[in-house]
Amino acid sequence: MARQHSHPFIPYRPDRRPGAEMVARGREFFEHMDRRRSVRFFSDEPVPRECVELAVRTANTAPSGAHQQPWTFVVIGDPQTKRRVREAAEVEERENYEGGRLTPEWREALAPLETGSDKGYLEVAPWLVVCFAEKYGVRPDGTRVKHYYVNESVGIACGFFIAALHAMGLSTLTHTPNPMAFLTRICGRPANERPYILFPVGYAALDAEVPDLTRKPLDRVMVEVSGA
Ligand code: IYR
Repeated sequence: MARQHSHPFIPYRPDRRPGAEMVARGREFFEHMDRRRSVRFFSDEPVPRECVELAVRTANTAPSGAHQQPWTFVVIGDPQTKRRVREAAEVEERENYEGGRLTPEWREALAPLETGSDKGYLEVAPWLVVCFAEKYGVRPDGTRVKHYYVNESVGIACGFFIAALHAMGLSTLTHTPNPMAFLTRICGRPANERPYILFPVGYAALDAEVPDLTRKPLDRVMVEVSGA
């Protein structure tokens, strides 16, 4: 007997594949994602706007609390605005790195990445994409709509965004030049949104280098609990 719904429902029949094909596809996807690295050295070669649009469309397919999709991706391609973002980010980062705002423990954790307050990539990369999280919604009459699981939802959407860029052969960095209030100002976003992650987007520079990091092995990130 068909269930009675208070809202429209439609059938959903995701593809089923033979076991060996499932594993082969899973392995291929894992190996593809395992080749992704965060990049701090970009080429200034132009990237079609459509690629950025497709990555945002992909991010927008993410699951979200109560399907509220509490995100906005602000896209910046013009050199003047990129320069304003770089200059404002570097003001904050100089305070972090040279002004002592990063704790000694934090500096120590960052040392292997050799990061510093120079954020030249914010001008070199052809696109900057700033993801904003909607802390709450606003109805047309100005009253607030409570949003649920905002951090989880926006984090997942940003993960999809990163994966989509990687699938297109593009690189990015999850940059958080804290505090990020300057992005609200420069991007002209309303008070219910807070800057979440700033992504430079482009091709990796031909001579780009990344730290020689390893990833935790499976047995350190997956445990099975059984009641048997
Ligand atoms: N926002 C600074 C510091 C920084 C913090 C973390 I945690 C990193 O993984 C990397 C950098 C910066 O971008 O340099």
